[in-house]
Amino acid sequence: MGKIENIRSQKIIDSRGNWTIETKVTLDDGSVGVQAVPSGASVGENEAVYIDVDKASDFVSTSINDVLIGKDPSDQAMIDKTLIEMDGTDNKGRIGANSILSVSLACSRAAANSLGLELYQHLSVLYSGKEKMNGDLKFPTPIFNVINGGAHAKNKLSFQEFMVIPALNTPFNKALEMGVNIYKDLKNILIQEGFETGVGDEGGFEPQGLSSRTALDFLEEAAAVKYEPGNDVFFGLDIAAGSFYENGQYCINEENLNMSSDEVIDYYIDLFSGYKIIYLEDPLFERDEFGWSKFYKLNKDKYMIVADDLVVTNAKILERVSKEKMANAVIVKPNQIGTLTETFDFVKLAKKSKMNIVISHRSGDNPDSFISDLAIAVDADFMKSGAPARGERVAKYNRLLEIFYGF
Ligand code: 2PG
Ligand code: MG
Repeated sequence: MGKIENIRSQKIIDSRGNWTIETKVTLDDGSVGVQAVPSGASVGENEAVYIDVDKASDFVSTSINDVLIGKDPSDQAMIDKTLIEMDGTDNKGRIGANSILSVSLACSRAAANSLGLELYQHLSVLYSGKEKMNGDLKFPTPIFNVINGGAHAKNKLSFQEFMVIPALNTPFNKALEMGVNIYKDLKNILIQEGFETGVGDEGGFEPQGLSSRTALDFLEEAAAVKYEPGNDVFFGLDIAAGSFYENGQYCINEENLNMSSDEVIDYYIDLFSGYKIIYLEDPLFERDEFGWSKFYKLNKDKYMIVADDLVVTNAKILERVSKEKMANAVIVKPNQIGTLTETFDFVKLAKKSKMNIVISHRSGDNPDSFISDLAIAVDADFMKSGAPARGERVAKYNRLLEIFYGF
């Protein structure tokens, strides 16, 4: 195993045309690991904090480089502990979660290369603590976001993501084919009905003039062209309720509705009962924990109730959420917490709490596919990477396909 010889970072642009950082870790045996980091638009209040991109990239190339030179990049726990201690804050706001994450992940890539392993094999060893990855690979069920709203689109839809979910036993290549077919059939239907087919931040269509109900109707119609909703394929939403919560009210502007927590729960129960929906992410604002508990109690047997902004890949927060019974599934986004080790700790705790694991991209992303290897390494149940369109989205699905075919 080579030792760290040099760490360098530069600015690159992401899928929204915003600047982000990319970090290269070079080892003294010539192995390298390159890692760019994504960023969100609907950001949870307790997420680890990014700092200015210029400062972050400078920090990586100077202070972090100085501290990690000569260190073993395969000792992930030591690398991450060093980075956390260098920062010294609770939210990584001093040296930045962007600086820290890019180095943490780039080290794991460099180590995998030095060991001659696929990234997912190395990640699996780190995650499990076993000497070697063994057993069959488990592929996550892909979740395709085909209609964009909320903070990811310029239309008036309050809900952020309308998603298609292949049945759980679908082989990964068939599941991907399903996403592609439904995406194309949806496009045809929207055109026939006179709607625009421009796409939002995650590659899903962002037509003007839809309500959540009409969006769900179109989704179902598109899926029914080649498949049987409720049997081959199901639906899910990232409601991202924090983005339409104002002054104690849930404001569904496209229907002129301002609702209390109790009212919005009734509204959801009525709206969603007519569709083959199995997945609801962030149905309530993260500080409305009373609403979360109530919603969970009423719907836990019917839906996967998925916590994203509520838990932000943070094991400490998850402990409370799990104890108070608010969700039965969690989103995992390494950049919400900032290091690989803490991401693993979170996944372990979520599994111990019997929660489904959904590995996720961010709405501002890049053609990196780290999360695909991560999903394989931790045996994730699902992976969410937007539509089967746009380079930064398909890079992640295509990486899984590469692993699936042993390419
Ligand atoms: C989400 C994500 C990804 P963002 O809310 O789940 O889909 O969006 O990256 O904007 O937080
Ligand atoms: Mg979300």
